Amino acid sequence: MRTTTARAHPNIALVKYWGKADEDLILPAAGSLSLTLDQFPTTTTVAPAPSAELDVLELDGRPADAGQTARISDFLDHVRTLAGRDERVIVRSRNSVPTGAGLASSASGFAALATAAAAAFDLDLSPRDLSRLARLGSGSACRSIAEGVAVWHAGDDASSFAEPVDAPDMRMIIVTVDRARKAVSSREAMRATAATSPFYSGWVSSTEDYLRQMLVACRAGDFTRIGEITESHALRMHGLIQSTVPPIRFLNPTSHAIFDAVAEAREQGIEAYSTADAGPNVAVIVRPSDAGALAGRLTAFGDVRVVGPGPGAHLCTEEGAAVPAAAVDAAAPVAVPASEPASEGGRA
Ligand code: 2P0
Repeated sequence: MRTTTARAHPNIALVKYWGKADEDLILPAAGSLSLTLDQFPTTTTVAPAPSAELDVLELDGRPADAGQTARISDFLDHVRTLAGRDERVIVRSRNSVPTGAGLASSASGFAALATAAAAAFDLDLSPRDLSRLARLGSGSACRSIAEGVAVWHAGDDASSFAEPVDAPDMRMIIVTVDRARKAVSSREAMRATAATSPFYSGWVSSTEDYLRQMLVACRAGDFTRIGEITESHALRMHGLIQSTVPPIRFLNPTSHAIFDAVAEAREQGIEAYSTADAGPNVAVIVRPSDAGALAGRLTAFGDVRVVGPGPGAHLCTEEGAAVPAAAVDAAAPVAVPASEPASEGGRA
């Protein structure tokens, strides 16, 4: 074993994942497509702890609670099984995503952890197998293994992974209207939706249909069609979620006001389209040349960040996140510059 550090970025889905075909293997009911971002990274170090009886998890410099540690430890069991080893580890994770606020912190978190842990346990996984591994931590994490626009295939354990898709260059304006942890997790909420919404089967079939259209639009470089599908699919997802019994609502009045402002900008010639995940924050896709002007208009609604397509999960240097000397074995950290993806192929 060795000490390794990896970095991954969140992704925002343009065709959403909401519902599982298999809860244990985290197989989605339908495929999805996302943009991995170039900001809000999670950086995670995995260090051997040969004498420890339990895994230790530290999040942003503080010990994690029992629930968080159990989820990470369950995930690490998958890595240990793959590696045929049983050592416990120390995991130190630094997160620049507003945790729990619908900006997909579990995606960057498990993508970084999968990448660091696989290397720490000397597993040499292909990008496809790394994506499958990350999926076992959190479904959307499999998409953050890939750079830029990525499609996550529905399927069985072997065939459900994410991979890059060729797509036109675009920017995303993230409007953060609320940084609070959401009241209900995506995992619980999507389970409740699947169990109670009368619209769920229509959602699954129409998502597959939209994904096919989205892949055609991406390959054609058709920004307008990408945007139309993105906004329509987001609104369908929130309609579906609101049809859960009892109802769940993630969007608030400010979220709706941003959708309206973007529609108004569109009428005035700035082509842009809104989406939102399991929280009130809104992400707006826009052509690079329009990003600055639109971002200026959206500052009225919250903190605004313009992001672009980012790298897939990759090994990196530790950058000062010290690991206690007693927990480190003799092996040196893997020294791969943060800017150079270590395990990713180019975009298709
Ligand atoms: C997505 N979301 O496609 C959708 C849109 C939230 C709204 O994927 O249970 O945290 O760990 O597989 O990945 C959030 O779901 O759920 C999510 P699990 P995850 O980005």
